[in-house]
Amino acid sequence: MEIDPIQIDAHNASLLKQHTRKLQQLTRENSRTQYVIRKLVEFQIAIPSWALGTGGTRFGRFAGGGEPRTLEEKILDVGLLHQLNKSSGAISLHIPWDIPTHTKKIKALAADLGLKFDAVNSNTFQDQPHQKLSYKFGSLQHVNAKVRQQAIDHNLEVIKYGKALGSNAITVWLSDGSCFPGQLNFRKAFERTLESLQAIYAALPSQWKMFIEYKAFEPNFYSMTVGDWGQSYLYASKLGPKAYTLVDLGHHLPHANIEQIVALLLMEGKLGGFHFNDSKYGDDDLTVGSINPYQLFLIFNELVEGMDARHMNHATNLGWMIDASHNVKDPLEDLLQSVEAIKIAYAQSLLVDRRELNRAQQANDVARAQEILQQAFRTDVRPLLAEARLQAGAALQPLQLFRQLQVRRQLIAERGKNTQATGL
Ligand SMILES: [Mn+2]
Repeated sequence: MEIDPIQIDAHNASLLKQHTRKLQQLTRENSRTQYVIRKLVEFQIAIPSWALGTGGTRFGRFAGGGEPRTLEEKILDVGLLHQLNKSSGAISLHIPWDIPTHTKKIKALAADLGLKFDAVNSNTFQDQPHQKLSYKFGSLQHVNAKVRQQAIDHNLEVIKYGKALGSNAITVWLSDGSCFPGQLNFRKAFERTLESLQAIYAALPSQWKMFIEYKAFEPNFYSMTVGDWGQSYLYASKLGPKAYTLVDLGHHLPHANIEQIVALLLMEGKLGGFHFNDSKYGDDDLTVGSINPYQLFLIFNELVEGMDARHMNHATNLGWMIDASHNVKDPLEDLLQSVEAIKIAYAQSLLVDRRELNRAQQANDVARAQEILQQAFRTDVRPLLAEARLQAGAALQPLQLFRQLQVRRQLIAERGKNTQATGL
């Protein structure tokens, strides 16, 4: 289904007076609002193809109905989100969960909805039906060269699909590692993994990037072969200029200072992209900003500072992707909330008075520095997000309109109650 633009206009008209009042008040108090609105209009976040169905845990899965049954339906769902917020103009595909068999058709459908293809994701963390060799003891790190070659070939296939769709990056996340001391020779596992990554890197089309995603633990619980940003940075540095580190917010040990990691990777020109989510305990993959919005703001504060220092384009120089999926919310409502949270943190970080902050830092005025950051964090920037949406032709209140139009009910009517998205 698609939303009739007339319905968006009617929704906006009904809220316009209230919106204008809030926006005017914020604009009176802040001189930077026009700049922030312009930046917000440009800023797009990619939706992962695996987040459009209800996620599960290893204990169970509780589907909500009307879930997309095919890749086409997943793209249509991202199209719906993009109609509502004009901030979700990209999709990140996971292969083999979503194999774009008819690439031309898929590409045309996405283009019709104003969507691009962000990084494609390979999967060597589970065995697929009819797969010859098992990844039980790793993929790119495996002691058997034939298993490594199978995993390399899979990555080359993912690049081929990505190329056909107009993507320009591949994200490699490996579950490789060990569960018990003695199982693995760390150095040899690193060397084998690097060699395998080099074979994939050699096949990257020009202008492509390779994102090396790290994770501290799970599914391996003693060692992960790409376990932290240092290890990812090592691989990326040894591979070459097209290789970058990808930061997934949920892939750190508890209390890690992610904003500092981000600042240093940016300094080295090795930050490639982001997987947004939120967590309380581990890799919880909860809605972005639902648990710790201040941390998200602090991360964006470093991102904006670091990107500006390197004259980078906020919207296009890094890959911005959501990687979240869970059990209890409507996936589309959840994604609307995640995109909103990301843009709130981004807008707040654009409001930080950098000159004043620098002055406070130079003077060792710690209290003042904290005040400057928290002044921005405590600003309600939602009218700026709403205005950016209004200017882009989206809804002033996407979630409210999603519910008013009973989008989920329509999707259930179209697709049925007991559908299951591929890969879940
Ligand atoms: Mn991720």
